[in-house]
Amino acid sequence: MILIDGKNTAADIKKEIQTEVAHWRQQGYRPPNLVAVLVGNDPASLTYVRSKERQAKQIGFNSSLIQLPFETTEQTLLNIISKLNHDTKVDGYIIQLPLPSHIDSQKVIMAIDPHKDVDGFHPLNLGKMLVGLPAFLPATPYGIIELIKRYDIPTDGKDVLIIGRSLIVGRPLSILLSQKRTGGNATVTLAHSHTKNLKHHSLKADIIITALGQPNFLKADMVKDGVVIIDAGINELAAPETKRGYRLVGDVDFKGVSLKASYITPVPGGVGPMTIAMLLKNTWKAYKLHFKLS
Ligand code: BQF
Repeated sequence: MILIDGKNTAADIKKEIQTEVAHWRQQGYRPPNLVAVLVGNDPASLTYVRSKERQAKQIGFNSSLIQLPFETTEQTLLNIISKLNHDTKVDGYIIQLPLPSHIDSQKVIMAIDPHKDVDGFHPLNLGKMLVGLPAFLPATPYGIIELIKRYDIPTDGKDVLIIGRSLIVGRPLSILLSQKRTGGNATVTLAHSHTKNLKHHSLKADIIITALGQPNFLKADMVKDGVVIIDAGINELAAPETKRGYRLVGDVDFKGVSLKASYITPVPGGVGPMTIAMLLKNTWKAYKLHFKLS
């Protein structure tokens, strides 16, 4: 069994970006600038945005957090988005999800300038991805594709099972893995809550990607020997003894499944760190497009 080290791979990617940033800084260009907007103070969301800001700064970006109260109206948020769209010093920004239920997320996402949409959630970017045009890819699918590439895991002609059809992970990933290109060409099954006899599908799969948000969902008796496991689940399990009060677990019963897998990602330290690295990569791409750099 080979453990797929997302933390190390993410560190490699960040180093690559950092080197490029340093190069263009020496030519007199300003640093790339990533802004994060958080509405409310959900502890996990706050941890995520702070981590994004800290890692952006580590590689030489400017980064700041706009924190708004939970009661912020949709219109106020749309006004802030309009400012960010017009601010030539902002290369990319993210609206941290989930938003409070009194705000329409889809409407907010549609207001983001697609050129600054470094989360890749705007329908224009998703549409470009669908037709195979260059676009900002959603960070988690992008990170998973990058892990598979960097570990030389073949996808061509493989049976891939994705469990979970979210707009942020499962659905875009199903498109990327089935595209006619290197790193694609897989036969993709997209399973979800209405799928009948999941075990029938999972026992046939060469690669299984879980993105459903259920701790210990995928068990050893559901997979075949030699399977590749990518666990994109990030679940907070209450753990009063820890500093934060919770610990992260994936969707896979790692103990059992790792005994049968040829490759497997851990949680934490698998897909999660890659998500951040690819957000930074998207911001770097937005910056280069802005300044027309190669
Ligand atoms: C790790 C996220 C659910 C809902 C909203 C590293 C992250 C997580 C785990 C992280 C996530 C999950 C993020 C690990 C960002 C990924 O070591 O395993 C990093 O910061 N993530 C988010 O911004 O919003 C979410 C999951």
